[in-house]
Amino acid sequence: MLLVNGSIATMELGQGPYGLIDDGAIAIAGRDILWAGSMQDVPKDYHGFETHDLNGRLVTPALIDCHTHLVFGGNRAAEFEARLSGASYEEIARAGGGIVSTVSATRQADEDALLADALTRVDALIAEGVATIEIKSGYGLTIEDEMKMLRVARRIPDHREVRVLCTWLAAHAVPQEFDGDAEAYLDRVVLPGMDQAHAMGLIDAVDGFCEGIAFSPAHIRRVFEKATSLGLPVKLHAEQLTNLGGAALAAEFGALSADHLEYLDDAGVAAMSKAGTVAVLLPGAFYTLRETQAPPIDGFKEHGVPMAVATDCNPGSSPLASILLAMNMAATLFHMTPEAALAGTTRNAAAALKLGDAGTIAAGKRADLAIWDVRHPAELTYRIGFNTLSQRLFEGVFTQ
Ligand code: DI6
Ligand code: FE
Repeated sequence: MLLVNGSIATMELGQGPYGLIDDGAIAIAGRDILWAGSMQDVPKDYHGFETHDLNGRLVTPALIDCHTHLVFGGNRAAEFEARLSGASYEEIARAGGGIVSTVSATRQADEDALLADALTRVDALIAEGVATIEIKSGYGLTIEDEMKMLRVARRIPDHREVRVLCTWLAAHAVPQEFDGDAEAYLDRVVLPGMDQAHAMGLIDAVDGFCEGIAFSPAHIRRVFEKATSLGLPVKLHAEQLTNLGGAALAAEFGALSADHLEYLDDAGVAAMSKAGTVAVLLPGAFYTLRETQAPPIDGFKEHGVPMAVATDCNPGSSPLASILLAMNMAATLFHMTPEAALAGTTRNAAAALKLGDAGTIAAGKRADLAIWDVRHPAELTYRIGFNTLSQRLFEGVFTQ
């Protein structure tokens, strides 16, 4: 197939703003992109291809949501109300609400119910041109319930045209039955569960929540040592509410990403830069928690730390299933440019998931593409609550 007469934001590095090709074409064979370039340069070999006229519309790589917790039971509207009456996120967590309340609802739900609920959020993302979603465990907190969440996540591609990557986040909270004994929880659930889930093929990466209300850097080190021994890449929720040096610890283990990062200091930025760790920015959580300290965007730019943007879709701190709104918030709340926001949901999101085959439009990449009813890529980030997606290709096939 040959897509013709499009404005193509390839998002390839070093090819000018957005890697933009004004009057472009994309040749696709099977699942993959064969070639992308200007209309006048289309190789003769492709002239016989079935053509599809874009009529000047914008094409981007399909979007990638590289940080979500979108498999969970119940919701936290009551907690939302409590926060509006003055309770803080941390107070609610310490009083047994927050993450722990979602754990009860998730343990009670069966796989089919969790799947049906998750698909409503997956559908919202797909409708905005998303083709790859990372999904974390972390609301089961027993070996069996964590594996249940990941089995549900692994089943999503049987029902929708989307790629899912699964992350082991058993180190998300210490469940009530462990009465605050994080070490015992690591020994009996997080570490042996990682072995089992890995053996079942349920894990693509390992994450943790490094925070006063969750796990200390010493705890996370144990999680990362285990992941490393299994050959699994790591990432970390770090410096979201306080600065514990989590991002530097993640960088020490060559982490794919450190995520949130509102309280990151200069040393943390430098450590991430040296390790090539992606900064995953989550403006939905910043907004929901009415955070006032933004992550050090200028520091990331200065030190060449790649920045990704994701929804953090979860029932508590970011009940957000719109990647376009996450991009808009990244611009308005974090002062990221529209180009950086789009790189954050394409090229850099792919890097945060270690995907070599997605995130830009170039020969050899998967033909996962989003076609938009706009002329310029800045329009994607600029609009609030407008979805201008026209069509989506998943593995070279129109799905929308
Ligand atoms: N940080 C977050 O923003 C989510 N998890 C985490 O470690 C919030 C999870 C929740 O509140 O349910
Ligand atoms: Fe998160």
